[in-house]
Amino acid sequence: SSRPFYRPFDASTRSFVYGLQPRAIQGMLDFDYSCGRDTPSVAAMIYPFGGHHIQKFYWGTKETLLPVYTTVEEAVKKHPDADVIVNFASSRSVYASTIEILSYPQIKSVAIIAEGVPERHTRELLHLANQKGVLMIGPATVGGIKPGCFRIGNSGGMMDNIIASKLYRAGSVGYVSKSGGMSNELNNILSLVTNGTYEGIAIGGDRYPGTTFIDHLLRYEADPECKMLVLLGEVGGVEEYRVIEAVKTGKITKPVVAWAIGTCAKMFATEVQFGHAGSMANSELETADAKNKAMKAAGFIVPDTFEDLPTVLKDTYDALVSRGTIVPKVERDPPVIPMDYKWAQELGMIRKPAAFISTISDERGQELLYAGMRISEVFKEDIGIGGVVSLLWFKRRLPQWATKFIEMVLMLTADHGPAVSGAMNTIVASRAGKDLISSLASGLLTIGSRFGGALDEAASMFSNARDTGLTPREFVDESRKANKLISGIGHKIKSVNNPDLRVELVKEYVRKNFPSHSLLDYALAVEKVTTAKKDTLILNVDGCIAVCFVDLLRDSGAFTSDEANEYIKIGTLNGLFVLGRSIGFIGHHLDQKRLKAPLYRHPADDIFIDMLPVAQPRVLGTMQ
Ligand code: Q5B
Repeated sequence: SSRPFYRPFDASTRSFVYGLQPRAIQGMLDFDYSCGRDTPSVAAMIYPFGGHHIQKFYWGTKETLLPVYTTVEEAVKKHPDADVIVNFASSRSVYASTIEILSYPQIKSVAIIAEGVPERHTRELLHLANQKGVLMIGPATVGGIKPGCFRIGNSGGMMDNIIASKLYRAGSVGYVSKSGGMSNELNNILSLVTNGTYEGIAIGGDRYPGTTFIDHLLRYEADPECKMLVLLGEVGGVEEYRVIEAVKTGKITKPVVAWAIGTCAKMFATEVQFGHAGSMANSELETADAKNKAMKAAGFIVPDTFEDLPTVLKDTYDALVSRGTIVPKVERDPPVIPMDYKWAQELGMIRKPAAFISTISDERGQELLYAGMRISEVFKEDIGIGGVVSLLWFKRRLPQWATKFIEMVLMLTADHGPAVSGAMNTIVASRAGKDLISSLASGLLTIGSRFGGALDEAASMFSNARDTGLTPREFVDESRKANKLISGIGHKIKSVNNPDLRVELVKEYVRKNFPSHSLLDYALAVEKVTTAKKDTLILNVDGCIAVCFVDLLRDSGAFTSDEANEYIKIGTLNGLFVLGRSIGFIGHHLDQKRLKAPLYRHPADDIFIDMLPVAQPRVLGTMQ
């Protein structure tokens, strides 16, 4: 890397994120975009599981793709410009992954986010990092931020925070703190009382962090762009004393504003362990009061209380400005970062017309609803499959005689042997090795005007004829004149002498339970006319169910006449046969699978092939 040691991150820094952290990466990319970077600071992700793939992220209002590699080796090979790794591996795996990362000389900085890394592991990793000249930030940290340049993971918080603290452009103040939360607070204070953060690192709350205050403050000291240093220490550990030593020996000469948090510890009778693993004083030297006193004595600018910190920061900054050390730059307008759609919606800031409307079911609440009825009520009231169909198809509860009729239809139409078109297709598909859904679909696709799918047309033909005042004979004659077969009439094998008992059952039920069955009566009168011509021209199962369902729709009291007509028009009735017969088709598929039936090939002698020979093509050029 051509960057000087004191500036590990700049506006051209490219990094890898170890672990699948799409939210953190989106945060880094949004930050980059707000800084006006040309290229995203994340080159790729490294994730050992799930295979090599690509993930999509926003880049401003547009989208960009980032590769996910399974090994560090592949990532470094493909992206020689990336020299930082933000390692999100868990405390269990972070040691091994960091050891691997450190074996690639291309990597110059690594941030370890995991909490709970054993101190022994941190020390070993730090030792190795030092040997290799790698800057190691963490563990137990959000990382840090270099305004206008680079953001480590989630440092700096949400984008509105980043914008409010002006982190999209560099200020002049470099700080080191232990905690990520306090870093956010410092970013905010610095943006209010100074020209803002130049770089901020949260070293993490462990007792033995990788790099510590002194490592970063020495970098800031060496960096000519950083004019003022801030050290936000805390109770526990002795790292602040190393900074005191550096100031005393003249290694640090820039003004240092400092505070050690935890001065309230003295109010407790016993020793207090604060939120961080390392924030407990093991001796008088490690107390916040002792540190603040020592830092003040060494010439640091130490406020009397934390509340006074903004005042001393402002005074120090103002002095640097009046001395000409800091020349504040003209502010640019804060960048506009497109807000995530989901987030804006959650905040109630946007609305959009829905692409779909649905009115029959809802699974978003605690309990699934069918047309407003809780699924638990469906069972409590034992509404049966007929009740469920009435809710999901008609969005209402139908009377019990009607739901029982729906159930009867489903049971009656469930199957009619293997020889019918649909079952045949299912069986042939199944024997060709197809799966359940394909075999079922193959059977369902045969349902149409001749087989099983005559209900809708039967309903409309019979009701139109009756409604327009045609007598049954006139209806039959008119259909014949128009060369039109009457839907719902005729059967391949059933006849007057071989009646379809399913039809008998339906008629019996309807006569007994329906408040009115006028269209059934009309259809039976039509049947009398057609069977007088040919005894197979019976009112078939499709026709009988269809006319009875029209009686149900028109006379149950549950539908207006417009609704009843609409249900006939929109093709509801074939749904009954489709739903019922699916039961049988599935049965046939399972049957064939159970039987391990082999591939079916229809015997050629059962197919009359009538093919004319192809006309001989004329050969060009031979014509006279
Ligand atoms: N003729 C069903 O035909 C079938 C006539 C007609 C006036 C009619 C035929 C038809 C209307 C559609 C219909 C549902 C194709 C049937 C079902 C489920 C099933 C199936 C199963 C199960 C039968 C002979 C003579 C000709 C025709 C005349 C025929 N139909 N006239 N209106 N509707 N029906 N489909 O036996 O003078 O000799 O030329 O299309 O309702 O699918 O079990 O198999 O549960 O799975 O081959 O029950 O009726 O009769 O075509 O040789 O006609 O009768 O014009 O007169 P067929 P065809 P002509 S239930």
